[in-house]
Amino acid sequence: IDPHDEGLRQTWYADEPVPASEWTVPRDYDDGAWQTAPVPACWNMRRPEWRHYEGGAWYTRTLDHTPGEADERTVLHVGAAAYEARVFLNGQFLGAHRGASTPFCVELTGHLRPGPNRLQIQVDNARRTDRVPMRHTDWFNYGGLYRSVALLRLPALFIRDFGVALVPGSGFRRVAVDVTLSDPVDGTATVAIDGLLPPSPVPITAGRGRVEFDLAPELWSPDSPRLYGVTLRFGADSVADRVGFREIAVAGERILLNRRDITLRGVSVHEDDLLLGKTSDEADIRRRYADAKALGCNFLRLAHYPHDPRAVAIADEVGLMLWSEIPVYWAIDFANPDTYEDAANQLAELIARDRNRASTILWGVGNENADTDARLSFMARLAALARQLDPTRLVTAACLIDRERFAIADRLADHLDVIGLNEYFGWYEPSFDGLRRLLANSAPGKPVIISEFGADAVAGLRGGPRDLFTEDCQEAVYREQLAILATAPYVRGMTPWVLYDFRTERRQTAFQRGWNRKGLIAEDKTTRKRAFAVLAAHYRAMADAEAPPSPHTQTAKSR
Ligand code: ADA
Repeated sequence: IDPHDEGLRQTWYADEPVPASEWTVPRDYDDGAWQTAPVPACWNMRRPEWRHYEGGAWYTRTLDHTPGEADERTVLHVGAAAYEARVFLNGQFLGAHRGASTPFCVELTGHLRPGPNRLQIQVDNARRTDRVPMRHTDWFNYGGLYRSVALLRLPALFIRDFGVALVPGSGFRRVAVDVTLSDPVDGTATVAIDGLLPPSPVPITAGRGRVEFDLAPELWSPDSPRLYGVTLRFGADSVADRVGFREIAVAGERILLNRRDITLRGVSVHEDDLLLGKTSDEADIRRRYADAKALGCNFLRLAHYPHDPRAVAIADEVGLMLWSEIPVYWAIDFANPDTYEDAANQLAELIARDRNRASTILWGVGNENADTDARLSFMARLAALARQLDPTRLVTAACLIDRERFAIADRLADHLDVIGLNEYFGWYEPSFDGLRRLLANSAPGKPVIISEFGADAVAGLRGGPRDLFTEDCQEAVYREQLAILATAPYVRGMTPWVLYDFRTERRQTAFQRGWNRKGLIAEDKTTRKRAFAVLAAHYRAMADAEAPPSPHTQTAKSR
């Protein structure tokens, strides 16, 4: 990090757009001035004076290259670089990427020299008005290479992408396997699915192939998160994954998983940690899910950007359904074609990354964006893109309520499969009357998820039910909300805001001190607030009411 270059600045209060940093070839920094920083990590967590740093930073390291097979290829895979990155090898620019939370690859083949090579990645997390998200967010603007960076050594021809999924409408029998190779060649790949399909050919023409198999796999569901090991081979390359098979659909105001009604008992969650910042490790992800399960959840909203891919893989394994989204958050520059490209690219990268994850059932294309013409066309295009890239999942967005009529009046609703609604009755809106009116006024004809509600509470702070920032007030808001929501049959799920308190510069009251305090659990991830037990009891009652009264279920429960 070069403080003379970008300045240790906090742009939150700046009205002018932050000037673009210099995207030049690496400068001749004095080698003695470099500091060792681990990757993955957020630079904000490294040194107190970097806490609020926004701007450019250079990462550099030497790669000792030993040439392997003559036709071997080397690809740099970056899990995430917040927000923008440029990659240089031996001073030569090789590639750039925008978007803080999706992965990208840069091919190094042909540029690597035998012996030492200097890899440099410039990362810049300055907030700008044309980005996705824009400058204003209610979460902390972490910077850096905060997810894994890997060097992949691949054969000349490799498997770039593959998908394994149930064919919708095939009665849960047919499984489609599609393969895309690195280059447009012809040949034959093989696919094997443990316990289901012995190694079988997938003919490839011009680098692509698709075959359907009649397999009738055991289905994936939160109660029975069955995964199958899948292996694909082509020539010298092979890839493996664990894949679940399930069908998600809507019918009128209902959501169907494997053709059965489901109610989504969820909670929203950010990636944030006292020690790790936005970096997640496996232990943190598993704790998140253990807490969600202790609440009785079968669903999470991964707010407000693509989370670590391991979070999605572990949800597959432990049986949690997910809403994954891109950070089209609040007001962004909806009229700007570059901004659309950025959003569309993040969506496409997220879908490509998680296409084989059974847990992901919903793509979220936006959050709380005011209903203007520019926003409508921007979001309608994104919704159409999500459907085109992935017909096996549903599209949603967290919409706002019409505050005059207290109705679902967002024009975007026509373009969604499931309507998400954020509302803070009992908190930003002191009374619950608006919520009652909203539920009485609306006949959306589609399923609705209450994608946010909640109230800030400082863990341990007690008072009366109307004393703001107390646990008692948060508890009262939850009790009232849950009682009212139970009266609306089209509310097919909820993801209250939020599982843990999270860092944000935005919240600077004496109670919040830089944290959004709407967590059901404090930022230590241990201290549960009173509302936790209220939601857990509600979800338990919902689950009991839904459970089919078969002897099998009873046995499973008593175990
Ligand atoms: C909005 C936003 C969330 C959250 C919430 C709050 O609804 O979607 O990101 O910050 O506000 O706590 O006020």
